Amino acid sequence: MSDKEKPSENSAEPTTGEGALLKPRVLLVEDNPAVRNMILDFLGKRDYEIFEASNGLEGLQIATTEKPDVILADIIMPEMDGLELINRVREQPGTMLIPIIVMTAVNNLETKINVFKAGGDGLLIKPFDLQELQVRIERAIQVSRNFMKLTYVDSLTGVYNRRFFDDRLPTEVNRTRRYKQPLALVMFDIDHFKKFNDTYGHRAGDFVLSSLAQHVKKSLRTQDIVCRYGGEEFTVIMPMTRGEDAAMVMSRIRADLNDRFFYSPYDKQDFNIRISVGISRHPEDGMEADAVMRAADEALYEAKETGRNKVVLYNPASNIFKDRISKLKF
Ligand code: GH3
Ligand code: MG
Ligand code: MG
Ligand code: MG
Repeated sequence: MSDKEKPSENSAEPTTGEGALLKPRVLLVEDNPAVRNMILDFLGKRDYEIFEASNGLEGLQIATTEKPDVILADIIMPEMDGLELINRVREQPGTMLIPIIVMTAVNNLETKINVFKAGGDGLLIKPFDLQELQVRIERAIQVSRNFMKLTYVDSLTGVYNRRFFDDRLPTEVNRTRRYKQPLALVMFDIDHFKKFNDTYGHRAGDFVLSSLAQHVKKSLRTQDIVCRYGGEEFTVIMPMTRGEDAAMVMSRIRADLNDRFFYSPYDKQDFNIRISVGISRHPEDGMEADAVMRAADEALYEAKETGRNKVVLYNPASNIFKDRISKLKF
């Protein structure tokens, strides 16, 4: 990633590094090519990732798969008009909270009422000043990102939560597949953490969980997506990364943790923890998110079973789940 692509410190993104996705994502739905091109031309000079659609139906499809930060929609369009588009976007859980700014030449009370009743968040009457469009977009993006933070960030650790991970992994896998790029998925788990809690108490446990999450996040690149998968288990989605490179980075982090101490002001004490890490690769270990996840999980189990405090790259030949299932006795 070049410096130019790196998010600025005061970027609209309030959470953790989302890297390649940090650019605000704007979906423009407009059937008139002249209007579309004018807006595209204007937005193209700003730091947005732009998606375009020439009717509501196409717009709905893109909104569903890409989940943009904001939608700009015309009203009168073939296939599906702007009001119907708003209705449909508001119906789906995955898109229902995306701000929608409507642009129309129809300047009457009925239209205004219909737009806001359907769930539009703003209305611009054509012809409008592009500067006004710009501030509307910026405001909508702020709202959208604040909402993202509440929904998708784990309150204890400050990294992304499970909901975000479940939403984002398939998107990232599909995205890297489209670009024929590799993706690495990391899953790591604190070693003997129950014993840690039993020894030092849950408050100290919470402290190290949060310290570890922040430490790992800081040690990685901005495009790596760190998530708390649950309890003391974390995942990292590493787009455009080969498994071997992910293993190198995670090995460095793991080794460093062996002699790293997190000082807790509350406990007035230094704490040291170890992690086990499993890593899988797309496309080698799975074409779909589920398969990639299962492989990372399996690699993590192997790391645990073969001594902990280590990094294991998924090996399809190891069959560790099959072995475990055959050993299970009830
Ligand atoms: P292993 O090396 O096999 O992973 O052993 P472990 O003890 O870490 O694994 P186990 O699954 O037995 O225990 C996980 C522990 O993580 C149990 C639970 O108390 C602790 N834990 C999970 N979530 C939190 C949390 O939010 N705060 C604290 N303090 N502890 C947590
Ligand atoms: Mg139109
Ligand atoms: Mg553990
Ligand atoms: Mg665990």
